[in-house]
Amino acid sequence: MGEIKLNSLNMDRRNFVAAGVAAATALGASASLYGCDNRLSETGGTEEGEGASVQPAGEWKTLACLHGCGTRCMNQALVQDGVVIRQKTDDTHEDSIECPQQRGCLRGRSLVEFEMGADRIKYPLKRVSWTPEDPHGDLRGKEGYERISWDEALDYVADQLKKVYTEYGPRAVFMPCNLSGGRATVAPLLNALGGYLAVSDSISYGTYTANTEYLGLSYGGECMVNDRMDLIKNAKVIVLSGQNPGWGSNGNPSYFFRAAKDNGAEFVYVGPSYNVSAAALDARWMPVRPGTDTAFYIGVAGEMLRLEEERGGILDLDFLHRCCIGFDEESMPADAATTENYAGYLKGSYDGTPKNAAWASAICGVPEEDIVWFAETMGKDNDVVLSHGYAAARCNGAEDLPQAYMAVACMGGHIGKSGNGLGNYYVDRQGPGGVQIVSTGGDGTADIELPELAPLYDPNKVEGTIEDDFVNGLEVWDAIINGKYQSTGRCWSGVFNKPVERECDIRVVYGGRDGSGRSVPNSSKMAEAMRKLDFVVIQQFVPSATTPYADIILPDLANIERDQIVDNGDRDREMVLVYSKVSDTPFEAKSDQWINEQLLERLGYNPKDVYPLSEEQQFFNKLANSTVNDGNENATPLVTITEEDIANWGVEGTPQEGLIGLEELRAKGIYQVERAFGDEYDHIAMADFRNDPASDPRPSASGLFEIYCQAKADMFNTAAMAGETYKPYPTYHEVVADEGFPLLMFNTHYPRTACSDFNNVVTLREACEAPVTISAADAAERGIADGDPILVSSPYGKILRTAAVSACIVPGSIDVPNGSWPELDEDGIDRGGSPNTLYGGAPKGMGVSGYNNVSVQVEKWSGGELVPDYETQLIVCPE
Ligand SMILES: Nc1nc2c(c(=O)[nH]1)N[C@H]1C(S)=C(S)[C@@H](COP(=O)(O)OP(=O)(O)OC[C@H]3O[C@@H](n4cnc5c(=O)[nH]c(N)nc54)[C@H](O)[C@@H]3O)O[C@H]1N2
Ligand SMILES: Nc1nc2c(c(=O)[nH]1)N[C@H]1C(S)=C(S)[C@@H](COP(=O)(O)OP(=O)(O)OC[C@H]3O[C@@H](n4cnc5c(=O)[nH]c(N)nc54)[C@H](O)[C@@H]3O)O[C@H]1N2
Ligand SMILES: [Mo]
Repeated sequence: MGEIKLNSLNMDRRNFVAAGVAAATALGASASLYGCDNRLSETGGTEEGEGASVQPAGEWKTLACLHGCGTRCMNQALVQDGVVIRQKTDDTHEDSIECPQQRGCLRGRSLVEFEMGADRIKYPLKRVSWTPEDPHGDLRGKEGYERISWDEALDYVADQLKKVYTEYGPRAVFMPCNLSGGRATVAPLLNALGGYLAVSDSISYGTYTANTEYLGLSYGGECMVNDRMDLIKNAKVIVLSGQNPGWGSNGNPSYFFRAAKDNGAEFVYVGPSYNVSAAALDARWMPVRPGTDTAFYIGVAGEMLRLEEERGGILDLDFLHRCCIGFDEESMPADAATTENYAGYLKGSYDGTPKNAAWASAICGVPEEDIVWFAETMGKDNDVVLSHGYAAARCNGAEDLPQAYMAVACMGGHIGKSGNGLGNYYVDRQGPGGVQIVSTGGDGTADIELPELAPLYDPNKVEGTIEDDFVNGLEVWDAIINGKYQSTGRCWSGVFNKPVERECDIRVVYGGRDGSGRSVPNSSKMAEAMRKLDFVVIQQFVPSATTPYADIILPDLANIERDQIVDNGDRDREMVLVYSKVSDTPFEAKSDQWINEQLLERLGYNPKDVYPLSEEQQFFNKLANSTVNDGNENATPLVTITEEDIANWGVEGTPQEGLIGLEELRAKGIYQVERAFGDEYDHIAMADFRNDPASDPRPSASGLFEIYCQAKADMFNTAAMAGETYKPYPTYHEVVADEGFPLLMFNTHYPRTACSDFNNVVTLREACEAPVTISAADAAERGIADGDPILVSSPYGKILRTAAVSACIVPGSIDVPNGSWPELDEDGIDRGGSPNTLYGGAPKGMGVSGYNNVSVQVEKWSGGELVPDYETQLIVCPE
């Protein structure tokens, strides 16, 4: 018998439904089981007369939807006796541009299936042949699980943690998730025990993590761009550079762009595919090859300079000379090490090559006349918003892209003015521009002084220090296998040090909120790495791609089983959502805090020293501390709290007067401020800076935008991981394709998933097929027709998918959707189609993950029909 393929469990759909029904029957008698219940419910509680729509009795609750898409929407569930019988989205008010509904997407509509479906992890689990004495690590990913009690599970985990910390120290404990422990599930526990080895991976922001503050930019922040009302009303030209809000940000960002279009704005799309957003906004397409945007924008700058010199009216010389340094001789910093400036580079003064449309076109593939048109359009007299996603920055060789894009915005002076702007219009916040209007409060923990805890290990016996010491995303699995990695620091803190090789002896993987099995590169090495370890524990409510490699699985609460308020930075500035748990969990799931407290206790710690407040108190504090500002820096408490509320909740607090009652807000699930054009919340980013740079300096050394940035060059030249060199001004860095792999793969974030989440939802698997998009020319050359099975290969792995042949993708590139999980067959071919099976190698440049210009080859697959994704589902919980 071959390996048991946990991750390609061939369940046909009849079996899947049967499994759901069996689970419902088994539990239905004793406990509420929402989501798995697919019986038809009797309708009842009709309030209106005959013929009126029938509304079953029950309570509408706002469901937590907290996933990697970065948008936060309103999904409501009608709950009858603990069972969800219907879902809907935001209907708390009429929809308008001033006060848009927070409508959920197809994933939001599948929340109950996602969190309460057949794959839910219901009990603590142990891998069948695992024992504390012999882990049988070679069977990780190959065998199934059995149910154990919480006491057994917690004792096992505590014993393993004690052993690894005392014998090997914290550097033997690894959280491979590329969000570096930023996710709060497990980090508080491991930090208390003495720390753990974490990952530094640029993920979403690519090269924007590497230099933006030095340049005067800030990424992911709230103040780079104007308020959405200004975008809608005043922008005349909107550049979407490597963005796809129609898929990546299903909610209001797309709605606002659409409103801008209806108001007369014209759109331009820069990217290798004419995606749904470009199509919906009827954008003019600049078809760049993946990873060549730096050349495109340098070429645009060269043409802007040429046009300025030939006929004038293009460059905003006042802005360039007052608010920027390094564009030309006149604006060079006094202490510059060379006389080289950007204008000189554009003219070819230093290397003999003028950076004009012909130069750029040969590299990026955009026709010369389009580059010239784009340069003209960027002229100072047009109102231009230069919006960008981070897709183009998630490329090898894209280190200088943020500076090249910034330079174009500075040359046209499109910063600090109404109808203009430079920055990201979504990804982390769906209504950016300006500080929060509605602010979520702190949970009160920060106000409590916590004692310094003694680590679980003896620092005199084992190496313990983990300072600025992180495993690069490309080396996650290699670090386990080879016992070494290069560390440059933590990119998310802006630390890019000289690479040093560090040794490590990783023994334990602790995965909380862990999607690393599909989200970090080199994933074809994951199984080998996982099988080498002493112990693997995963804390999760549904499986991720990493889960089948665990020895012990600790089931935590699903999002919809918890009361929560959406945090700042995660959402729109104009509203806050308050999520209510649907009911108590019908399973043995526990909160992450409860799990961590139990483990702390077993390891001899007082849980109160880590978690001084109950979860209920923290939730109450967040609500009590939330505020609404009036646009003039005066904040009012969001909620009114009475003595009675405090008594009902059983928490500590003081009554207060706010804008909405505590229980009213919880029942409604949303508080939203209605906007008006020209209201007090209007915000023109960097208007003060433009007016008087010294009064509101940028975060760079000079306080200005640095088109010549010594700090950037110094940092890059120190941290470069493969010996690359960089200039203070932006230059193009060529990326050479691997021989025999001439196509460039990029990964659009796809509707089926939100990062790792939802890929295992059968309904979404069926609704969103996730094919590989290939150009008609490349397909014809390879004898591939639309719908054919294709094999995509790279030096690191192979995936099987069907082809979507398209005229809307640049020849020479393919789009493998981001989100799928690897499902390796006997031959090591990934039938799940995960792009990280194809992406590997050692880190280069600033060590950012270059997911979007990966060298691959495509051929027609003659090994038979592919099994549709919806016929498989990963299930680890045996009952
Ligand atoms: N449905 C869904 N939504 C999501 C996510 C998800 O997984 N699913 N993930 C969320 C997360 S974590 C993030 S970071 C964002 C990402 O959202 P975005 O930053 O918008 O990125 P992508 O979807 O990767 O790519 C958008 C477009 O960029 C273009 N592109 C690809 N490579 C290049 C290039 O080299 N240059 C240029 N100019 N364009 C390029 C392609 O045309 C692609 O359609 O989406 C978020 N939203
Ligand atoms: N090839 C390639 N790789 C990529 C990308 C790409 O475009 N191409 N995109 C990159 C980007 S932009 C990003 S942001 C990363 C995302 O990286 P991922 O690791 O995929 O991020 P998430 O989906 O946020 O992962 C969260 C995991 O935590 C689990 N989880 C969710 N809520 C909870 C909870 O409350 N408790 C617990 N215990 N677990 C929970 C989810 O089930 C999921 O498995 O992927 C990156 N990887
Ligand atoms: Mo991301």
